[in-house]
Amino acid sequence: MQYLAICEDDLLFQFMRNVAAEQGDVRYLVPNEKIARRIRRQGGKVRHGDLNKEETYKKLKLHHVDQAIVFVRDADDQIAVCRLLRALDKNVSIVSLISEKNGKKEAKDSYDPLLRHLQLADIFAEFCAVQLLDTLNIKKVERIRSLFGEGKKIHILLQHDPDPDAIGSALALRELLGRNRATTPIVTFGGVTRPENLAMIHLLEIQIDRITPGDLHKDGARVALVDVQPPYFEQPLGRVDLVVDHHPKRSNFKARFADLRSGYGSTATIFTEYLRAVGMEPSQRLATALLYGIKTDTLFLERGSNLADLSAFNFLYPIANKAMITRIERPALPREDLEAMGRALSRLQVDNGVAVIYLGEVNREDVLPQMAEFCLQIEGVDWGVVSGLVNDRVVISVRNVGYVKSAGDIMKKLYDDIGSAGGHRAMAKAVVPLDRFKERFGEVSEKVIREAMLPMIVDRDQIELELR
Ligand SMILES: [Mn+2]
Repeated sequence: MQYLAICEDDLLFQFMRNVAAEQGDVRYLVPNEKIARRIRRQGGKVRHGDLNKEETYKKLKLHHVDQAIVFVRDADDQIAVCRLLRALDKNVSIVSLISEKNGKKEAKDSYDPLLRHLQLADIFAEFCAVQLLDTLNIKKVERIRSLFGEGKKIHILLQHDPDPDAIGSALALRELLGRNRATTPIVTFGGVTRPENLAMIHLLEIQIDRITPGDLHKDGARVALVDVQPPYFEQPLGRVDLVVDHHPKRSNFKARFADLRSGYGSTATIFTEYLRAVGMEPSQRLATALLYGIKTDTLFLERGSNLADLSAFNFLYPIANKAMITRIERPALPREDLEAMGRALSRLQVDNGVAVIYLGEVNREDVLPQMAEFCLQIEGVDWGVVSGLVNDRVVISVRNVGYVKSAGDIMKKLYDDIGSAGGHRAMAKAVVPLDRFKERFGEVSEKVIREAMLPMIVDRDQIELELR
């Protein structure tokens, strides 16, 4: 590739010297000898001459040039140079770098498919913003490393029911500090409960230790919090060395170092930026954990995610083990629950688009929403209402196809005063102690649940239709 860069000073040269040099040969054309000397001193190939005169370009053998880049500050001169180039060579492609000020006049130009206008602000945002962010992140990593001396143990403390974002972030912190499982254990006052999260720590071989608040500082251990802030805990934590989190700041707390970025969709995004900034390529295991953390916290980049999450996702994706994530997301169902689902399906009745299923006792609560979700794939079904008995609690899970309102409202009205209920338009859940459910409805069965819910669902849809 042969480039011709037309500019008034060496600014463009400074920008292009590394980028373009790898891809081709760049020659510079500047208006005077002084600037030409400056560029030549730094190793650039350069000519000088009046940028508005035809003769200047005639010496340049324009037919060898693939791409001309024009950066002249005065808007009229910029346009004049582009026109002159086009007049001298029909085939040269031209990139015109414009600032906000001279951007408007160009709109009047007649259409030229080989002429492109690039806003300087956009270029800066695209290339330089990443660089600036890296510089910022490098500083943070240096600070984090300086917080912890060699000898002391570090407890990386997570929330009570650690989620993939927290777990992935904890692994990354350990990696950044060059530490191991023994000197830097991941701890919680609670435990991992969700089947997917259990699958994650099992498949990625991640150990999370349960400790008591009293043991947090045992033997002078240091404390680092990721994906959570000190006010989350009921008891004061004492000295906290580090907090990295993406949740909004809850209330004031003290920590030696805090990096809170509430605009981010996940804490794993922040740690991915740290790793990238200091040039650490994550292992497949770490990349998988971080990617899964971003994915779950942002609902696959849909909820509260921004450009930072997307670019962290892009960075991790080629390294992560995608097949393993699929396995984590589909934890094996217990055989008895599967059989209960099979029996329920075989006697399924659909009434006004509503499928109601009672599974009886189930081992795992998550089979209920999964089943409700599955109901929506049955022909003619708009609502899936799936219930089961989990440890003396009646759990009801509802899904609908979305254009109807509002699963959450109906569940609240029916069950909130005897248990807890709520949700959104398209998904909702109720949990009611068995004895209270029996007090109200007599028994737990498909019939009882159908009779309670069907009129409200049908009624709702009716109101919706009338409003439309
Ligand atoms: Mn999170």
